[in-house]
This record gives sequence, structure tokens and C-alpha cells, in this order.
Amino acid sequence: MQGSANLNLMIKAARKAGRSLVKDFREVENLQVSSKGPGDFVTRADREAERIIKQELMTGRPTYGWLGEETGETKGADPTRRWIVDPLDGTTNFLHGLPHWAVSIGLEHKGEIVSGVIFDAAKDEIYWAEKGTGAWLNESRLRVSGRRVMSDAVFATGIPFAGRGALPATLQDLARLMPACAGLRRWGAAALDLAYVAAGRFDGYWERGIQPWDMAAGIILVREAGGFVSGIREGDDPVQHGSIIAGNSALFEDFRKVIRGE
Ligand code: LIP
Repeated sequence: MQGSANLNLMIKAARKAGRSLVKDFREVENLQVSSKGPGDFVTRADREAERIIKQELMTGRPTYGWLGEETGETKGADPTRRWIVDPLDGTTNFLHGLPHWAVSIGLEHKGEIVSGVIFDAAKDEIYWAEKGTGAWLNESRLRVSGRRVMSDAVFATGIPFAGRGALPATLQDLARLMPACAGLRRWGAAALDLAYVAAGRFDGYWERGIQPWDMAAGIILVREAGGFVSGIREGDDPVQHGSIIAGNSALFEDFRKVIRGE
């Protein structure tokens, strides 16, 4: 696989963590029927995956900063570069034995996401992108969809649960968008939602109240596949403000107007 030394390091780390998670996922399926459930086991699997990734990346680039879902933020000697990592995006899917989850690794340079790797280990699909070199699924080049009409488009989102996130605003989004499109999907993993926009499988995605590690790698994938990404509010940076909208180039403005209620 061609790419920079950083990208190859990211792919190696994602694959190593993915192999560990695939083994754990088989055990989770067996634990579904246990009275205690697989909760603690999944927590351990999540933390082990982040340990593997952190060991690989910080050994290879010891001066970079770190932001991981499980271990938080560590400032690096190089203040311009930071790894942004979700070792297991789609945790609830994993917990319930649903094979739709991913390892997500982003590299930020001076506040801009410049490289991303998303590894769907259950389906053996690895998505990757570096600024200026396109977006890829395994060895195939990715392009966003070509749909130009909202009524033909299928969008993905995340719907808040258990009192988390922005439920009233999301319900308003749904009320505006559902009559205007061909369908919505809520598949429970933001990184894969963004990867599917890059792959042209979804025409767009939006979500409120998610974390930098959910979206970092997916942002560069969508942009390198010819799509657009922004915050939901005018001028917001998605990673800084925790809300995101992404779409193909033809639909992005119309899609964003619907979500913004314009
Ligand atoms: C998940 C996101 C998803 C969101 C969930 C959760 P996690 O990340 O990928 O889009 O709707 O609430 O935040 O927790 O599985 O890493």
C-alpha cells in the first residue's frame, strides 16, 4: 500500500487493534445471553485496543500529542501534531454483537486533519486518506455520490439516547429532512457513517454532540473523496464544536440549509 510513513504507521496500528477486537467480538457474541452481559468485557476490549494503538503510534512518533477516547489528552513535545483516536467507534453495536464498528485514527497538524484511517475489522474494509492524495477503500479509489436531488438522497445520522446529546434539535432536524429525502439510516458509528459518505454509499451525514475522535478520520476521507464537511452552525469547526454535517458536493448546500432550518 502506497502512502507516507505516517499513514503506514496508522494502518499498521489500526490493523493490530482490529485483530484484537475481532477476537473479542467473537466472545461478545457468546456473552449476549449471560445474565451480567458483556459490558465489562467490552470496556476491557476497548481499552486494550487503545493501548495497542497508543503503543504503536507513540513509539513511532514519540513527540506527537495524543487525544484518545479512553485515555484522554497528552500534550506532545511537538505542539503542531496530534493523534485523535477512537479505538472502538460503534461501541453499542459491538456490545450487542452487531458487526458494524471500527477503529478510527486521525492525524491533526496545526488544527487541520491531514490523515485518517478507519478500519472496519468485522468486514475487513480499511478506509484511508491523506491530504492531497485522495480517499481509498482497500486499494480502490473513493468518490462521493453523484446524486443532485434531495428527494433521491439517503442520509445517515446519530440519534441521542439515554439523555445524552441534543435530542430536541435532532428531532427538529428529522422533522425537516424526512419529508425531503429518500431515507435515513442510524447505524451507530459516526466514523463509518463518514466513510460511507466518502464511498458514495450515503449521500450525506450529520450529527450533533459527538466527539473529535468520532469524526477526525472521517473528515479527511470525505474531503479527499470530493465531498464537503462543516459544522452545523455557520463558522463552527466540527472537531472544536462537536457537531458535523458532511455531504456530496452537489447536495451539500441544500442538505445544510434543511438541517440549519434556513
Ligand atoms: C458513537 C458514535 C455515534 C453516536 C453514538 C456514539 P462511540 O461513538 O459513533 O455516531 O451516535 O452516540 O457517540 O461511543 O461508539 O465511540
